[in-house]
This record gives sequence, C-alpha cells and structure tokens, in this order.
Amino acid sequence: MKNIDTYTHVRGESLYVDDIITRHDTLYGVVFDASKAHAVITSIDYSKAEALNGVVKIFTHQDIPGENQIGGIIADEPLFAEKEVHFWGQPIALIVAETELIARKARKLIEIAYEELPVIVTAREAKEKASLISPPRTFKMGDADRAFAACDFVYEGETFSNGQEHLYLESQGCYAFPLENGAIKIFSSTQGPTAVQRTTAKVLGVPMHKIEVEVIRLGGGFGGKEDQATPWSVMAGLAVHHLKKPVKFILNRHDDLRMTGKRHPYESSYKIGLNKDLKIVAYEAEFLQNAGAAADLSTAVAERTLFHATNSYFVPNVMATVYSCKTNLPPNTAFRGFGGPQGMFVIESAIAHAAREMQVRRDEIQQANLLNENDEFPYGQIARQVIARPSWTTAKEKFNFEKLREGVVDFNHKNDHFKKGISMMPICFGISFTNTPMNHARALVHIYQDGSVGVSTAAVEMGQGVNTKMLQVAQEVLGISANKVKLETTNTTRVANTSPSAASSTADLNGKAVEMACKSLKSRLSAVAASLLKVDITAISFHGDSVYVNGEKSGTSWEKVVSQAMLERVALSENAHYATPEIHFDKSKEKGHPFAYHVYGTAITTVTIDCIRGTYEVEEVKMAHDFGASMNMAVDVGQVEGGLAQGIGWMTMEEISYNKEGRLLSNALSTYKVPDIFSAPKKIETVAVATDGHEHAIKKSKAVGEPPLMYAIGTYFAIQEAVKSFNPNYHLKYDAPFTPEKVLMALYEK
Ligand code: LUZ
Ligand code: MOS
Repeated sequence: MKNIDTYTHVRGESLYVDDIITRHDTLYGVVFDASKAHAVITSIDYSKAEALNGVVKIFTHQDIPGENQIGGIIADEPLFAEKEVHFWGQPIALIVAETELIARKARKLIEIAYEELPVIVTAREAKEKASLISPPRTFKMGDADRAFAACDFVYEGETFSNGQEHLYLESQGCYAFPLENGAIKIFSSTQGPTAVQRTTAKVLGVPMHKIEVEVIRLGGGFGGKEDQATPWSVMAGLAVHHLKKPVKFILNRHDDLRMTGKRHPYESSYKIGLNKDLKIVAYEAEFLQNAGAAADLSTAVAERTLFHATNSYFVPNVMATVYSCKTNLPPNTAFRGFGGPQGMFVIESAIAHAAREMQVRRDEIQQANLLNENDEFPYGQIARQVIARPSWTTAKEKFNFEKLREGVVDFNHKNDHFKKGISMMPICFGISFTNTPMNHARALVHIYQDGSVGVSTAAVEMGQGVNTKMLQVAQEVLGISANKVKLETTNTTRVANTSPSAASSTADLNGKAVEMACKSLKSRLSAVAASLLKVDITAISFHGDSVYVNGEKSGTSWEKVVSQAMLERVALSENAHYATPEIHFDKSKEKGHPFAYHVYGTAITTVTIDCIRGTYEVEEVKMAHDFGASMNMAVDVGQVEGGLAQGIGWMTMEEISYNKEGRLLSNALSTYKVPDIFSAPKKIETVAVATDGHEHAIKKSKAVGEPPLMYAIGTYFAIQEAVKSFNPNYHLKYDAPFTPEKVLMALYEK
C-alpha cells in the first residue's frame, strides 16, 4: 500500500502548522536569545523595542505565573533565562508583535550587557572540571580487568563522533489560540504532544485539561521534536494566556539552528582484548557525552549508548561507562539512534584498530564475534530470535561479498589515483523506550453510522508513514476497504498521556492499541451480524466490506451490520490501551530485559576516493535487513534508505562547529553540508532477511525507524580502507565525520 499522504504531499495540499488558517487578530512571536554562551546578565533594556510601533508585549521570566521550568527528566532548564545564561542562543524573552517582521526589528533594539563567565565547549573539558549532568553510569558483565590480563592482544585508543543537525524541513513552530474560560489550544509541530501539554500547564500554573495540543503532521522530526518542540509552544501559550489573542510562532532556519540542540558529540576511549582465534574476550569503553547546558534527554541518550556499546557482538567481559558532561552548548537531544550510533562507532573503531594490528580483515573479527542465540547482553537480557548471523550470511551470499572484495583489491592494483574501500557493517538495535514506563499507547476508534471509521492514536505522523500503518491495521482487523478508514490528527483530548512518537516504537505501540480496539469492535459487530443472519457468532467474519458466514460471502454488507448495530444501541466506539509485556529494567543493578526485541541487519558499503582531491563517492550500499514480516515494504524500504542517507551525512560530511566562545559557526546551510543527491550512494540495494518477525512487533512487522541509520557507520570504515590502500603510513583515526578535508590529510600523512 502506498503511503496515504503521497497524494496531498505531491499536490502541496498536506497541512503543516504554517498552513493553518490564522484568525484575523493573530500576533507573531520571535525569541530574544543570549549572545554569550556563559555569562551573568548585568542589564537588559527593552524600552526601545517596546516603543516600536506594532510591538504588543515582550514576555520574560517575570511574566510566568507557574514555574519557569521545562526540564523533562531533570528540572534544570528554565523556559527563559533569569540572571545567567548558559548557552549561546538560550531564550531570554519572547517578543510578540503584529507581524513577524516587526518582532524581528524589535529584537535588534533590545540592549543587553553581560559579565562573561568561563565557557566549556568540549565534553573532556567538562569532565576534567567535574561539570556533569548526573553521576556516571556503568554496565558491567564478567570481569574485564582479569580477562585483559589473559588476552593475546590488547589495544587501546580514542574516538570522536561529532553532533548532527536534525534539519527537519519544517522548522520548529506552533500556533496557539485562546478557547473559553482560560483554556488554550496549541497546534504544535511536536513528536510529544503530551510533553507540550504538561509543560505548558506547569509553566502557566493551570491544570493540564486547560491545554489542548493538536498535531496534524510534521515536516520531519528525527528526534529534534521529541523534547525540543516544547519551549516554543510553551512560550506561545504564555503569550496567549496573557493577551487572550492567537499567537503564531515559527522559528526561521537561522534561529532554529542556533537555539536548538543536536545529536550529542562523543569523545570516547576504548580498550579491546582478543585472542588468536579473533574472539573479543574483553571490552572496556568510556563515553564522554557532550550534553550541553541542560539535561534535556541526555541521560536517556547516554543509557542507550551503554545498551549498544557492543553492537551486534557477544563479548563476555564488558565494562562500559558513560559521563553526561555539562557544557555551554545548546542542550543536545534525541536524534535518530539516540546514543546508539555513538556507542556502536566506538566498538567498530576498536575492531578496525585490532584488525590493523593483527593483520587480519575487519570483517573476519566482526564475523567471529556475532551474537548467537541465548548469548547475554551486558545488561542482562538474553538474546532470542537472533538474526545477527542470518543477516550477515544473507548479505555476504546474496551480494557476493568475496567477489566485491576481490573487485576492490583488483581495482586498487590497477589504479594509482583512485582507490576503493569496502566494509561490512552489522547492526543490532533494541526496540522499546529504554525507560520502561514509557512503553504504552492508546487508540480511540469510532465506527460512524455509515460504516466509515475514524482512528485516533498517540502516533505523530512525521513523514515516516505511521498513519499508513495504523490504517492498514484497522482495515485488516475490521475487514473493510482502505477508503473507509481515516486517520485523525493526534490530539491530547482524544488520546491522553502519550509517550512521544520516538524510539522506533510508534507503530508497534499504537498499532497494537488500534488492533485491540478494532478487535473489540469486530466482536460486537459479529454478534450483531450473527443475530441478523441467524447463525452462530463463530461462523461470522468480515472481508472486503462484506459479512462472511463460515467463509462464504453472505448478501449482508458491512454498512448493513453497522446500521443494525445503531438500531440495537451497540457501542460503535472503542478505546484501547497497550503496554509492552515482559520488559523491565533495574537501574540499581543495571540489569534487566529492557527491549521487546532487537532489529538486526548487515550492510556492505563500497566507496571510491579521489586520491588527488580527497573527495569520494559512496558507490553502493547493499543491505540485508531484518524487517520481520514487513506490513508495508514501500514504507519500510523508505525508512531504510532515508536512515542510511542520514547516517552517511553524520559519518562523512555534517560538521557541527562551535568556536571557543561557544558560538555556532556552522549556523547556515552554506557552512553546514548535508547529503544531497550527489552524495547519496550511487546504488542502494535492500533485501529482506527471511525471518518470521516478532510477536511484540505490530503484525510481526519489526520497527524500522532508527536501526538503518547505523548501516552508515560502514561508510566510515570503507573510506578508511581506501585511504589505507593509498597511504600505508596512514595512522588509523576514528574521528567522524570523515570529511574530504580529513581524507586528504590522511592520504598524505607521513
Ligand atoms: N526516546 C526516549 C528515544 O525517550 N527513549 C528512548 O529509549 C529512545 N530511543 C530512541 C529514540 N528516542
Ligand atoms: Mo527519536 S531519536 O526516536 O525521537
């Protein structure tokens, strides 16, 4: 089935926040933000800005009736700075004016003076100064120290992976307007409607029922709107609360780039111990996460780094520690993979290091250590229905890895100025929010009296196709055609207390709830049909808008049964709640069973570098992916290819840069390069690994949002292979992104 949004997307008719028809008296907001990364505010003078014709009011922390606090996990983040600022771009005030242009002009008229404080930009510096968001955490299995002592080979090294800008096409924004009796409705571009509702209520000091949040769809989220869509909506809510007028507030790209957090940069170190048989016996890693100036989701991201520290490998002795380091950058946040990619990059680096020293191929070490059934993860979960080896073998055989590799070797013999590199990259990603209490969702399904159906869930459509999957679930359970089902907007008054659409879990959690609601409705309608047709209820089924009796089509339609149900006063609405079974985690022991299941896969990447220029092309990426029993290959392959492209950006070209004063230098698309059609692989091939899927996945169709991003880690090592074959003196570095500039330096390194 095609994504149900394709028709309105290509016609430009899909609605986003900025497309909502505005009321005639709508006002516009612009943020006034800090122009120092760490400083005491010694004075602010708003008088000139306030005097500008068309400026309605400038809101600061003094206008907050409730709490000036928006921290989700740790209460360490004010909505508006009070006496001090902690990052460049930190909101200080919201200017509300008759037009956005006037508000922008007013911003330039605000006079502020600072007394500067020392700025911390890197995680290492923060750790040295004991500037931490929370105490470090360690996952431990076996006895790494003892194991290292007995290893044939032990290597140590350091790695860096940079942050990444989400660059959702639709920047952050909202439209808020007053309802009656002090209630406020906010249209928000958020992955987390409940977070917006809860935080707005807290800041305004009103009950949550006064705040209604509605999400039509997002022009991309990628984690950047899991937590960081909230402040803008809260600010608009605050203005509506005081002014009793609608306020529209959409960040322009410059403001968005400067003020919002990104993927966390990580400075890490590793120690890997192997035996002659290539088995990894011990692994130790220390991750320094650059959290920025407030916690945001950093502690959860850090936790996922530990969960994925050993990627798709079984290592019997592990010690992995993560520090969430507090720096003076915008608070870094969720980004597709959520700390997992950062963790996996480190063990892949350690393997590359070991392979070079031991004079074996990377893939030989990788293959020797892939997870097997019943292996234990360092966090205590026993690996079941493991697809690590099947995906590896499928990739190797289907894509004829040995032949590809020989082709690369042959090419490199024959060419001096171009070199090729090839890599294998297995992935293993845990599905569920690592925070067990978040793994639940609800659905509200109405069957209208004409037989058409409306489905509301907590799922936010952000281009990933979740609405299409929800529609498929409803349609298949009820046995009706797709055009009878409509996916409603995501709204906190219809589906309350939602977890954000995140963690690759949205289709599973919400799909299971839709399935439960539709099953209940179907059983009620089956009873109606049975009495209508005077047969036993067990004989009834629904297919293609018709009632079937013992598998034979009857003359009775779906519509007829629904209208009969109305006459008999049978409830045609159902609300269902789903919570993932089995999962648990004990943070005091750092052991448990946090994931419903894991998603596996293996990618083969080939690159060609131009050894005169340092430029390169990703020739082809071939992936054997564990879709389970995919319910929609078009949507799922779209996620695989999109995730891969986004990961390639992170690994090769996207270079976030802050100066020593904590000012973002890569603050526009002229200074921050994202992948375009020319940097995408020339050829992408995806095959499904033959598996049955998992019962905790919706219709056994496994989660697909985040895992494929990590295939792109293979690109880094393919480039590294190519560099090595040109320059045998190149000393391996693990410093992502591997930009053409760094490639050039590596090619001519002595
Ligand atoms: N968000 C979150 C996530 O709150 N918890 C998670 O475990 C997670 N994982 C991936 C992406 N977003
Ligand atoms: Mo996410 S990184 O699943 O919001």
